[in-house]
Amino acid sequence: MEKNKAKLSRRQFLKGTAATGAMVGTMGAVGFANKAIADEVVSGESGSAPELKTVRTTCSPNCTGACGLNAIVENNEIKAIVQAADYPEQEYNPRGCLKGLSMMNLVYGPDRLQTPLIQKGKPGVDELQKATWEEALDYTAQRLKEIAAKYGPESIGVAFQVGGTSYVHKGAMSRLATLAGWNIHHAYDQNGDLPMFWPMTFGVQSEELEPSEWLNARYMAVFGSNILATRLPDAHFLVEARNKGTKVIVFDPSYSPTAAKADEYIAINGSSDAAVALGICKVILEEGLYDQNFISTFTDMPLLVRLDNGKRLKADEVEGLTKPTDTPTYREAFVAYNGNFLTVHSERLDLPENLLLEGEVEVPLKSGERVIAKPVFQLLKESLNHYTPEAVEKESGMKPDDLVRIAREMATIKPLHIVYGASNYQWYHGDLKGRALALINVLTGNIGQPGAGISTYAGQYRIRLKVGEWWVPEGRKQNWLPFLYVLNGPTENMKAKYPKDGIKALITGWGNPFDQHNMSNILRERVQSGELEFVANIDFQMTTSCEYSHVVLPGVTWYEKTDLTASPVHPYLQLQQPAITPVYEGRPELWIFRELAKRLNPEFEKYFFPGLEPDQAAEEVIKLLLKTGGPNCAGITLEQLKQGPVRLKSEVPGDRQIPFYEQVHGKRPFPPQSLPAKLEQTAQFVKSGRIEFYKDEDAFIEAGEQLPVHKPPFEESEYALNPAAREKYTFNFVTRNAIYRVHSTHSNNIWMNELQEGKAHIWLNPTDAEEKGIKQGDEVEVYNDRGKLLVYAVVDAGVGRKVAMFEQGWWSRYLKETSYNSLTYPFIKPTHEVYFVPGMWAPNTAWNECLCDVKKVGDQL
Ligand SMILES: Nc1nc2c(c(=O)[nH]1)N[C@H]1C(S)=C(S)[C@@H](COP(=O)(O)OP(=O)(O)OC[C@H]3O[C@@H](n4cnc5c(=O)[nH]c(N)nc54)[C@H](O)[C@@H]3O)O[C@H]1N2
Ligand SMILES: Nc1nc2c(c(=O)[nH]1)N[C@H]1C(S)=C(S)[C@@H](COP(=O)(O)OP(=O)(O)OC[C@H]3O[C@@H](n4cnc5c(=O)[nH]c(N)nc54)[C@H](O)[C@@H]3O)O[C@H]1N2
Ligand code: SF4
Ligand SMILES: [Mo]
Repeated sequence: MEKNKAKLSRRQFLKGTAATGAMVGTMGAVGFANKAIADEVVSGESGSAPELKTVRTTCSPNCTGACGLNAIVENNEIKAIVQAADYPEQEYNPRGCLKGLSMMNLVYGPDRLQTPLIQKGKPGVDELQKATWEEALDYTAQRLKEIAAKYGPESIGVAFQVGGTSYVHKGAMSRLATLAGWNIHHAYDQNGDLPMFWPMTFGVQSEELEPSEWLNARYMAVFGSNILATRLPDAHFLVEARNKGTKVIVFDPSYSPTAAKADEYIAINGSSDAAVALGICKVILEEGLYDQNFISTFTDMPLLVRLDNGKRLKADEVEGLTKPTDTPTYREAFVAYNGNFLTVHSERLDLPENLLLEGEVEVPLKSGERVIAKPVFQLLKESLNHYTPEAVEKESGMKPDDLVRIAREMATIKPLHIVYGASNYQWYHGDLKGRALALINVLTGNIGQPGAGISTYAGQYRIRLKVGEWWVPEGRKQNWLPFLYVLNGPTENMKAKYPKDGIKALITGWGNPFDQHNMSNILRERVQSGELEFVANIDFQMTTSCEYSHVVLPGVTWYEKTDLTASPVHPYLQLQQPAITPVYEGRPELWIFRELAKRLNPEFEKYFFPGLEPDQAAEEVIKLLLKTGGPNCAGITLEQLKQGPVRLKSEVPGDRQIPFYEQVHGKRPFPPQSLPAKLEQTAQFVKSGRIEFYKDEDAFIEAGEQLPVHKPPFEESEYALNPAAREKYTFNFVTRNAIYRVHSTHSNNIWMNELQEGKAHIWLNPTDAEEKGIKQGDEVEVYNDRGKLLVYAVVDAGVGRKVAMFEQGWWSRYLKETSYNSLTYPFIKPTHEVYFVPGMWAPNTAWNECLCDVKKVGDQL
C-alpha cells in the first residue's frame, strides 16, 4: 500500500510543489505533474524531516475519469495529490484534472462534516444539531422501523448513485436494502444517463469503445458530447486521432469546446439529430453505400413484417414452418424469404445470403389466411423517403449539400465512430435519436471492429463484474423502483411495482438529490410537509441534501477507505486505498451500514463481516468479488491490484474494449451479457437475436415508432402538459456538465470557483440577449411555471438561438437559494415502460426537454 517512503524537509517540499506547479500549468497547478516528479521531490535530504508516504488511489466522483492518483501524505494529512501515471499502457498516462488534484480543498474544507447531525426542527429551515454516532444510528434505525411497520419496508427508498466507483461500500448499501426489503432507485435512469436506444436496438444496457480505440477510427462524428470538458483525461485521444488524420466532426446546437477542436462543426437545432441521421441513411441507401452482407447476417432487416397488424411474422404462424424447439422462452422465431419462407433462429446467425430485402410477399398462414408482408429493410426504405435533404434542413437547419457530402463521407471513410453524448439523449425522444444514429453505423457495417461503433459516455454507472455474491445476500431478492415514479406517481403502464403508500423515507448516499434530481423543489416541499417522513443522507460534506435531511451521517472520501472500482469508460480494475484515517468522525460506509443493520435486526450484522475493521472487511469483500466476479476479473488478485491497475479481461484480442466484437467475429447472437442482469432479462429486448430496428411491441406501434423516426421536441412533453407553453416559454433550458465540477461535487471548491468568478452563469445568444435587454454580467432570472433560477448572463455567439445554457450542479447556496432543477420535469415516455429491468430498460430522465423564459432581474413581465 505504501509504495514510497522518504524524508523531506518542509522547505524543500514546498519548493518542489511551487516549482512543479508553475511547470505543469492548469493540469498540475496544485501539485506535481506525475509520479516521477513526486518521487524526485520526496527523495530529499535525511535528518529530522517528517516522513512522507505516497499512496495510490483512484479518484472516484461520478465522473468519467477514474484517474489513478497518488496522495502525498505527511503525519496522516494529505499534502499534495499527483497523477499516478502508472498505467501499463503509456497512452493512458497521465490521468487527472484540477478538480481531482485539488481534492484537499474538500477533504479539509469548511463544509466537511465533523459529526453526525440530527434535525429536531424543520428540514431546510432549522439548524441541524450535532449528535453522537450512537444517537444518530439509533434514531435512524428507530424511524426506519416505524415507517416500515406502518407502510411496509418497500416504502423506504434507497439511492446510491453509479455502481462502478464503489463495489464494496455501495454494495453494502444494496446488501442492507435487500435484507430489509427496501426499494432501490437505480441511478442510471434517474440521472438520465440510460440511453434507451441500446436495449431497444442491441439488447444491452449500453456500450462504448475504450478511449484508446479512438485512435483506430478514421471518422469520428460527435453528436452532443462535450469530450473536452466531460472526458478531460481522455480528450487527448480525440486530438491525437485528429492529428493522425481522423476526421472529427461535431454536431451540436452550440459551439462547444469540443466543436472548437473539430475539423468541422455543424450547428443543428436542439433534438433534431434523428432527422439528420435519417437523412444520412437515406443517402446511404439511395447510393447503395450500405453493407448488404452485414445487415442480412446481423440485423433484423430481412425479417418479414405483416402489413395487416404491423407485427413481425412469426415462424409458428406460417404454413410449413415451426418455431424451433430449442428457441429460448424469452425469444421468438421469425421469418425471412429467399424464394422460400425460412425460419429465423434467434440463437443462430446462419441465414443464406440471397435474402429478400426489398419488395413484398404474400404469406400463407396456418390459419388459412394469406397476408402481405414486407422485409424490415423495405419498410425502412419507405420511411426514409420523408428525409430528403430539404426536409432535414427544415427540421435541423443543416444545409442539404453538407448533408449529402457528410453522408458519403460517413459511409465510405472507415472505421466510423459515432459518439452520442448524454446531453443529447437526455431528451424525451433521446431513444429515437439513438436508434437513428445507430442505423448509420449498422448500415455501413461499422460495428464490432477496431475503431468502429457507436458509443455513449456517461458517468461510471455500469457494473463490470458479477456483484451478486456481495450486493445481494443469498436467497434474497432486490426491490427496484425507478425514481421518476416517486416524483410522478404511478402510471397505467408501469411494470415496476409501486408501493401502496408511495415512498415515505429516503436513504441517500454518494448523491445530492435535493439539487440534482428533477423537481428538487417538490422533493424539498415533500420533506417540509411531512409527506416524505424521513430522509437520511450519507455524505462527507454539507450539501443542500444534508440541509433537507432528518439525519446526516458523515461518510468519508476515497482517500479514507478501501474500495474497488471498475467502470465502463475505463479499461482498468483499480483500488481505492486509504491514504489517511477518516477525518473528524467520518466513517467508511460499510461500517455505517453494518451499524445500522444490527440496529434494525440483530440477525443482519453477520452479513457485514462483524469484528473486522472497515478496511479489513473491505479487503475481504474485494477478495470475494474477485473470486466470484466472472471472466472480466478472472485470475486478478488483491495483491496484484495493490501493485497498480490491472486491465480487465475481455474476449477481444489484447483485452481491448470493442463492443460486439465477439458477435461480429464469432457470429454470436445479440446481445452479449450486460452485468449485473441475467442474459435472459436483456435478451428478451431483441427477440430475434439480432440488432433490431423494427420494434413491434404495442407501445411502439401506438407511438408510430416501430422504425426510428424524427419527432420534434416538446410536442409530447411540455406542450402536452401545458399548451400555453408554446407561446409562453420559447427558450430551451439546456443543462450541460461543467468542467469546473463533477455535478454538484466541487461546487464549493474555492480553486474551481475562482476560475468562474465564484458565480453561476447562464449562456445566451447575443441576438436573444439583445431582444431581452440583457447584457453581459446582468443578473438574470430563468423561469417557467415550475420554478426559477437566479444567475448571471454570459452573452456568447457560440450559443444556439433560443437556448438558455446552464452548467448543472451548483448548490442552491450559490444560486441565491433557487434551485435549477425546479424548472425540469420528470416526463415518462410509454415506450420506456414496455419492459422493466432496473437500470437497463426503465424510464429515463430527459433534463433538456425543458422550456423556460429569461428576464433581467428587476424587469417587469
Ligand atoms: N468535468 C466533468 N466531467 C463529467 C461530468 C461532470 O459533471 N463534470 N459528469 C460525467 C457524467 S455523469 C456524464 S452523464 C457525462 C455527460 O457528458 P456529455 O455527454 O458531454 O454531456 P453534456 O456536457 O451535458 O453536454 C454535451 C453537449 O450536448 C449538447 N446538446 C444538448 N442537446 C443536444 C441535442 O439535442 N443535439 C446535439 N447534437 N447536441 C446537444 C450541448 O450543447 C453540449 O455541448 O459527463 C461526465 N463527465
Ligand atoms: N438538470 C439537470 N440535472 C442533472 C443533470 C443534468 O444534466 N441536468 N445531470 C444528471 C446526471 S448525468 C447525473 S450523473 C447526476 C449526478 O448527480 P449526483 O449523483 O447527485 O452527483 P453529485 O452532485 O456529484 O453528488 C455526489 C455527492 O456524493 C458525495 N460523495 C462523493 N464521494 C462520496 C463517498 O465516497 N461517500 C459518500 N458518502 N459521499 C460521497 C459528494 O460529496 C456529493 O455531495 O445529476 C443529474 N442531474
Ligand atoms: S475529477 Fe474526474 S477527471 Fe478529474 S481527476 Fe477525478 S476522476 Fe479524473
Ligand atoms: Mo451522468
